[in-house]
Amino acid sequence: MSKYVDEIIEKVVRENPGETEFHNTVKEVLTSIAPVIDANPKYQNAALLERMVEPERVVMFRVPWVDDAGKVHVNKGYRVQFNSAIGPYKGGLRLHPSVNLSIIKFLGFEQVFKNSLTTLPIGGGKGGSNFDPKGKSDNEIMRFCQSFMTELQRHIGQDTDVPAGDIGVGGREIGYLYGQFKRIRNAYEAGVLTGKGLTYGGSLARTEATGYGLLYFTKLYLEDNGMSYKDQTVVVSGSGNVAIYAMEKAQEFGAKVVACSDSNGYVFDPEGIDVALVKQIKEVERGRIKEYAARKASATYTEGCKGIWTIKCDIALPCATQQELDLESAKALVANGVKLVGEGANMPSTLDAIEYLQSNKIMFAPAKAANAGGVATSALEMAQNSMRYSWTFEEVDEKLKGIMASIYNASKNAAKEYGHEGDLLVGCNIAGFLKVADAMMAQGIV
Ligand code: NDP
Ligand code: 2IT
Repeated sequence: MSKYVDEIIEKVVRENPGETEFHNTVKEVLTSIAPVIDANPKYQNAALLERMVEPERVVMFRVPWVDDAGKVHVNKGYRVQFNSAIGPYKGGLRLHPSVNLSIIKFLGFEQVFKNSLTTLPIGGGKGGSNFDPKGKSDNEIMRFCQSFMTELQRHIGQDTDVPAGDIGVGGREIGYLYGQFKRIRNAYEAGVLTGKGLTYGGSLARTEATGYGLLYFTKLYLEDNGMSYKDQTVVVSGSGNVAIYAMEKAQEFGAKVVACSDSNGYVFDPEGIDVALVKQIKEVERGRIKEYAARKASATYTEGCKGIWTIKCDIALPCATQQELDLESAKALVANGVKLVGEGANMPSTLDAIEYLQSNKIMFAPAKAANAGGVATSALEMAQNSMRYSWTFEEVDEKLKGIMASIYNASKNAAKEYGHEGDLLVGCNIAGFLKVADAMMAQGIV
């Protein structure tokens, strides 16, 4: 591998101590693009990788808020504006107690290449807070979001930086965030956030887009290898936005989804998961997935998340969180005859799990390609906001399908061109990298 790539990986580990998630994503991307770096000395001369691994700007701030009992809390707020070479920073906001700078930087770095793959003009960024939305009232969520936006608003804008949802941030939170933004700025700049409600500038199909996009991508991948979703057994981790719409589309494609999970445990339902019931429990009641087994006789609940990967399946779709599918899980999946692993979450598989899956010739659909449908549809929401117009569900869905096909083809072709035929991970990293690299080279040393 290129000496330059090795040096940059070492530098990132040395200069960002303790940021293991960030180290992992940098290692994954830079290792993949080594053949391109070797073939193009101009990148090294322009210190391109040094610039790419350093965020353009990191904003960290205090988020004070008052709970319903009058107690004052203080959380940490983050926005990492990673790269704006091809468009305004774009990426979600995550609210979860595990959030720290390493996690936001890993997500921001991934987002740069993912957004490049979408073919749309969006740069990469990510943000969030270590605030825990679980068990909070609507009013507490609103006060937190208002406090968060009171600081964030000075750093974002529809041509500057456009946040959206991620773990713990859905339609309710985007509504509160947008209300506060609009109030402070005294302007209706709908394009400043995506994932908005349909009554105030949201796009049809954005809610479904990440899960649906994952299914469009993996369907193409299966078909390219003479297979389909019909009658396949599917396991999906998570039961949030991405998982729910992945399950819905998998069933529409004729698959049987037998399991899903939340951060406490998983449910196994050999009759097939009732997605409407999952929506009721997780989206309406904001309850625990354990409830599913209490309400459906054919289902069983198991405490703990990892065991979900020991369930026999043809297709595994990790859609919960980072590093949830480790080497041991990968071994269990392979032993049970898995054919494809498709990443709906960001970086759900550990590096050794990916290596194991690929060395066992399991089809592997990497996150930044396979889950790009969400942010791609966010960019379509921005386009509609700019036009002050909206497309029908079918129009957005068709564009999403086209984008997922183009990401699949770009990843496949780049892998082939650089001597890694069939490896979509290397392919998507190279394809995503090239557009950002060319834009940065054209724009000089900035
Ligand atoms: P949600 O908050 O809607 O759902 C997250 C789901 O994952 C919940 O079921 C949650 O369980 C579970 N989960 C969260 N953290 C953990 C954890 N530490 N261990 C086990 N399970 C956990 O988030 P999304 O569905 O939006 O996001 C899921 C993943 O997809 C994330 O990796 C996100 O970055 C990625 N993603 C999201 C996109 C989007 O458009 N929303 C786009 C592309 C990627 P519980 O209910 O117990 O919290
Ligand atoms: O990880 C992701 O791509 C997202 N959470 C969606 C980001 C967005 O801006 O829609």
